Amino acid sequence: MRLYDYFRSSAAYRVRIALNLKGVAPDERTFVHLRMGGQRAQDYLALNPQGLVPALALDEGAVLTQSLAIVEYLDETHPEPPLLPADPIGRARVRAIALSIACDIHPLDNLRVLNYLIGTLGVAREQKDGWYKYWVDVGFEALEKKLAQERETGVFCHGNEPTLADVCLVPQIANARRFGIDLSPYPTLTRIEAACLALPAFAAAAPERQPDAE
Ligand SMILES: N[C@@H](CCC(=O)N[C@@H](CS)C(=O)NCC(=O)O)C(=O)O
Repeated sequence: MRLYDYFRSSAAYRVRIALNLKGVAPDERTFVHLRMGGQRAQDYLALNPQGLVPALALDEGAVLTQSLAIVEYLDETHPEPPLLPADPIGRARVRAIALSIACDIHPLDNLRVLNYLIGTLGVAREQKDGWYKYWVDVGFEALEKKLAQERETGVFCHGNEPTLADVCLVPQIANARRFGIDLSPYPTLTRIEAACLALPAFAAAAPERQPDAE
């Protein structure tokens, strides 16, 4: 399999964590330089018309896109260790946490959205940074409350083993750190982040550990 990746992509970071947790190494990695517009190159658009990273090209010829779909594919094809709980309520909780990050925070602060604010709408850089911070805080405040008050929260977002929820949380926090967001109001999120980063699978997936890191 070939992973289309970019060190700073938090969606690709999710897939890197999942691959590491499953002990699966892609045969090849292609780095798509997002700042230089590699995602809009014709050869990449032929693979993923959305022009977004990551994508996972399988030996069978299929090209998988959307990080959560890729992570669930890996979970189904490599069941150990499971990234979703065995019980339906637990699975719904883990997916809800993952989706609150992947659908409700991440897309609002994606590169193309920030570029549109600046380039097309002419928003000032400080306003763009304010936009970023606002949507991270809206998402993190609710997630902090949920994780702090629910008894299903353990060492990780759900119990004492990492799940799809942690796979989404850690990259989003890394992104927030890069943008200088104050994380002190989110002690539960940062506690879980620290527990995750103590695991080699998470640590090795970090942006600064990737071959294309700048
Ligand atoms: N929902 C998609 C999001 C993918 C995505 O937005 N990737 C970002 C990097 S984290 C990207 O490729 N951005 C390129 C751009 O904004 O032009 C997923 O989970 O895979």
